[in-house]
Amino acid sequence: MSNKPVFVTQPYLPPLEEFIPYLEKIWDNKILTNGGPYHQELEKALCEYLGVEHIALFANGTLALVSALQALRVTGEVITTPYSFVATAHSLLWNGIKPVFVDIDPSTFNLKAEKIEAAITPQTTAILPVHCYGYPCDTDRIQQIADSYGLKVIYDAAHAFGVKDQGGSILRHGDLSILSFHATKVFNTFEGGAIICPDSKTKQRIDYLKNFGIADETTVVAPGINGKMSEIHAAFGLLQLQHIDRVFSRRQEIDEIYREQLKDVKGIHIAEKSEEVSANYSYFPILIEAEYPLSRDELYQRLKDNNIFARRYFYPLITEFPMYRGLPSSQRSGLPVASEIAGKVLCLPIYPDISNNELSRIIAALKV
Ligand code: T4K
Repeated sequence: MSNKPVFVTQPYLPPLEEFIPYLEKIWDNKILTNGGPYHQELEKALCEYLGVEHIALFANGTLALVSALQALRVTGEVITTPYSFVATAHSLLWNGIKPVFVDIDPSTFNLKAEKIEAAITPQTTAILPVHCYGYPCDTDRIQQIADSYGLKVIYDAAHAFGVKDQGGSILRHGDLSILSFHATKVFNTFEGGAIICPDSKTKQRIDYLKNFGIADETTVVAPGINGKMSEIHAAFGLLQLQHIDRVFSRRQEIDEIYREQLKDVKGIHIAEKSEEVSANYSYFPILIEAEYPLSRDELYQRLKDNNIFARRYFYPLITEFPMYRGLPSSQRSGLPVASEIAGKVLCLPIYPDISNNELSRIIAALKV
């Protein structure tokens, strides 16, 4: 069996020749950026595909997050999760906002709604939950709390492209949701991101913000940033959308293979699938419990020795990094669940081009 390296993910790339006609069109019309034809076409296509009303494309998910907070004029303190990629909390610091970290629910890896209220202070203006691994947050309960206290809700839905709950797209919840189209995501435009917004007025404000705050040739309405997606990225997104169903169905197949093959392995815990959710299979997290013969880090190393590069998303917790660890809400005593899970988690490789032989190699290495 081949011992080729297997990474936690690998971007899906359509056949190169299918991309050439898009490039030819860009070379012909010479529109490279600033809301050109492919940019407009991708916004429309994504609204249709995702079942949302308005979307504003960005150069990446982090700029989308930073701009979403600006768009809603969020200030003061924001309640968020320690169990995410650092960009979630960094977007707050970039806006001069103080993050307040709240523990997570062990079954969803997401903010535990019941713990949010106790963290609210007079300075709290918003909640920034993450649909971690594409698993939906407790959106009903979060909205109830936000309504009671007059807070905004911005979902970091970087992992949640295409996820649906019983009412439709998961992206319809809250005031805004942000997506990432980074190379490591289920739908990628090399780099890219977006904000999903509920109305055209908010979209217009966001469109100004991502273009330096420019409203027209002589009017600047806000200290905006350059967050625009280029034509080449947008064109690639249009091509990717044509392949997305195949991407999802292969991801689902891999998820099923792992679940079947690992269900009887003692000490490996797999999060349960919810019948109410149409998933995107973006990650395959497992928890390494005490009954497993190796510690999580020993297993991580064993896989590495076999050229299998699983990742410990999200270890360390955001609250462990120097710019956050001094905050009162960063103390481990207040985050027992997140701390425990960060010590047990391992995300296994999952991506459309992984072969069944590679999956067998991973499964064999997990069966110690
Ligand atoms: N919010 C959340 C919850 C997020 O997870 C993220 C990003 C964001 C916000 C911010 O969105 P962006 O601004 O990124 O759009 C990766 C990604 O860089 C990051 O986008 C992602 N989350 C995070 C969870 O994972 P690393 O440091 O693990 O990436 P890296 O380079 O180690 O890549 C992982 C593996 O993927 C590599 O071992 C090989 C493979 N890979 C990666 C790249 C970049 C490829 O095969 N090709 C590639 O081009 O952070």
